[in-house]
Amino acid sequence: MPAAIAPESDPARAHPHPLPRLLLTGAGGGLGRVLRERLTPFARVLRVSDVAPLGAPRGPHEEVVPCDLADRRAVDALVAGCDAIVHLGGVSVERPFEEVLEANIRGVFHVYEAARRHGVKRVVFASSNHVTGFYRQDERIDAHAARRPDGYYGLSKSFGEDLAQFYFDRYGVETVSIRIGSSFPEPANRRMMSTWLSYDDLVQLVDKALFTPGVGHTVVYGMSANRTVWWDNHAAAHLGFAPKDSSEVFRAQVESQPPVPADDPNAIYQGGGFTAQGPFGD
Ligand code: NAI
Ligand code: 15L
Repeated sequence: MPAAIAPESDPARAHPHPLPRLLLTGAGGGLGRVLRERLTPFARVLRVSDVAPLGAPRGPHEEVVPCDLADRRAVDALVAGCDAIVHLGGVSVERPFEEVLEANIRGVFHVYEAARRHGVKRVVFASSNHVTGFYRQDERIDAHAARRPDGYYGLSKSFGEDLAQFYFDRYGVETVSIRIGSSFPEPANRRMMSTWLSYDDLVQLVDKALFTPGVGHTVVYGMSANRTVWWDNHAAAHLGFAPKDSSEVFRAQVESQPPVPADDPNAIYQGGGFTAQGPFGD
């Protein structure tokens, strides 16, 4: 008999425990487009949402619901009837505070309020390494290290993690906050040799985050099995996340780029260039 294939390694195979209805926010973004495909086996119905156009549903397994996360009523209707949420939607880079406020602070509050009102049991929150971006690259930290956000964006993700903890403590809504490193097809620079998270490893981590029982509020760093890493995931060992990819296969390609000066934030801080963006509007 052939060996069983783990669901995370074969997206075409139905998940052994499909959810009745899973909501994916930010479905039009870089990671959203990946997960729109790869989460299909995780649920009987995948409800995809974004403020950007998403096109028509891709089959009877999909519902497309446009929504601005800053609109509380719209988010409430978006979440109604869903069993779990993978929350990717929002501003994903450093921006002026007002933009971050609407999409990421009001927006994440609206998602949790709707989750509470509609009895959603599990949220996977796309947090970011920029919650701890002001640690230096020669430091190794874990999920218990004090947060050191590197901008308004990192602060908004830090707020999202606090909200997740509060909604678990007060209402029992469970969350895995994934502090994603750099999830792209390939590491684009030297810093990403440490922070890179392959799409396959991202899918595995979302699988663990959705289906591992009793996570409470767990914080996990999202990185592949890279040779040099800055983050220790022992506090999230119960998820059983075992990344299979490594940035190492891209080393020669990345190291053919011009060297980064030693005083460049990209060579100093875990958050790289995010630590030096802004102020805005002076
Ligand atoms: P992205 O910027 O490509 O996608 C974000 C999506 O959110 C976009 O489609 C955008 O239209 C949508 N969005 C923005 N404001 C919205 C609003 N007010 N209402 C509804 N939708 C709104 O970002 P990406 O790379 O796909 O990241 C997805 C999530 O993962 C983001 O939350 C990001 O902060 C987080 N993340 C991603 C990392 C990466 O390496 N790709 C690293 C760390 C965190
Ligand atoms: C993030 O949080 C961003 O969403 C993504 O675009 C990358 O910049 C990533 O961090 C990173 O740190 O490389």
